[in-house]
Amino acid sequence: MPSTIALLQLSAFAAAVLGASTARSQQADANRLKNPGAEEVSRVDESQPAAWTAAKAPAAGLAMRLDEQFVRAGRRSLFIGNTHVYAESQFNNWAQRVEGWKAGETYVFAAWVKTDRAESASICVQVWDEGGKILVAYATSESLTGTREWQKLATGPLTIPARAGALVVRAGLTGRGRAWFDELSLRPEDVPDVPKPPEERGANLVMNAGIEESDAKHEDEPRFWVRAQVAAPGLEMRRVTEGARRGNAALLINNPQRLPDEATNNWAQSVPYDLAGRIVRVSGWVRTENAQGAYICVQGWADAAHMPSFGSTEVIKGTQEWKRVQSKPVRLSPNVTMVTVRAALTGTGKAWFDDIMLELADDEPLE
Ligand SMILES: [Ca+2]
Ligand SMILES: [Ca+2]
Repeated sequence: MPSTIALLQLSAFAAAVLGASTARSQQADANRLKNPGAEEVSRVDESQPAAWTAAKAPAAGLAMRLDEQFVRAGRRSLFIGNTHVYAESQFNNWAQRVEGWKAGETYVFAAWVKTDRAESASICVQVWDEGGKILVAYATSESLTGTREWQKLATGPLTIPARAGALVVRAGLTGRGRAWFDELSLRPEDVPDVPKPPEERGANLVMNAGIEESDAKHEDEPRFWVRAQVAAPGLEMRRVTEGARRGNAALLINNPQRLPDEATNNWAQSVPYDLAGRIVRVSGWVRTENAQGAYICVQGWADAAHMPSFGSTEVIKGTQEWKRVQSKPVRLSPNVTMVTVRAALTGTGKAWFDDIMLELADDEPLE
């Protein structure tokens, strides 16, 4: 990829992030755990919590139950006490299999923990593959040792990989001692509240795809498209109302000036949907005059500096009447937070773009 793209994308990314941050997730308060405060009691055994499983190596000196003496909030907490010395290190823990997540989401698992002469108390979150055999992602907190008053432990953020089959959180004690856990939470971390894309086959995720809409005051300013350009004498980027492929208008990039560093000027649009982990395809119509190289591409950004996913149409060179170009299906990485479509001209020449499309291609084989 031309290195200039890296410079040119920053303004578009910043603009889109600013837009997204105002709509930051209200889900940030949505705890995905059941019985997070250990207040609900198992119907089978009232010494045990609902929704939590004791994952343990049974031993005479091991007790796992609800506790009502030491709580962080409410009336109960999860308790583990152990005096047994295991032959091998053993992490006895309260476990819960979490429902309602999807690949690409990022979570933090947190809990309030109190310890009494504990060898090691900690919490972790595990993601298993669909067969339940392979651990595909893992995040843990630091561990507490000795005797500590209530404090909050949290794992690092964990992004759920595409091949995830099960998500499990665990709060436990390794070795001997006593530990209490309360007010546990699994929450989305800093994920902008971006809507899901429409799932209908062939739905276009690009706004003003045919460039028919202009700014209310300036007919040569296309709505929803921004210029990513290296300013140079003679460079012309505007919405044109003559020579469109369809309808009344198209995008134009006209760069007559050869620069020492080859510039890739482009029209950019950040797509306002959550496309992490999805497969997409970009396409559109391109016309050129003496163009060095014109194409349409899609970029998946994890943040302003990292672009794990990229796909492009073929590059049109020279002079070419309106031609439809299309990329192969592109899998967007699960950590993609921002997807940008660009209609680009590398170097000199003239390029027109019309009917630009980004669509879901999940049901097509990747090439
Ligand atoms: Ca509680
Ligand atoms: Ca048009």
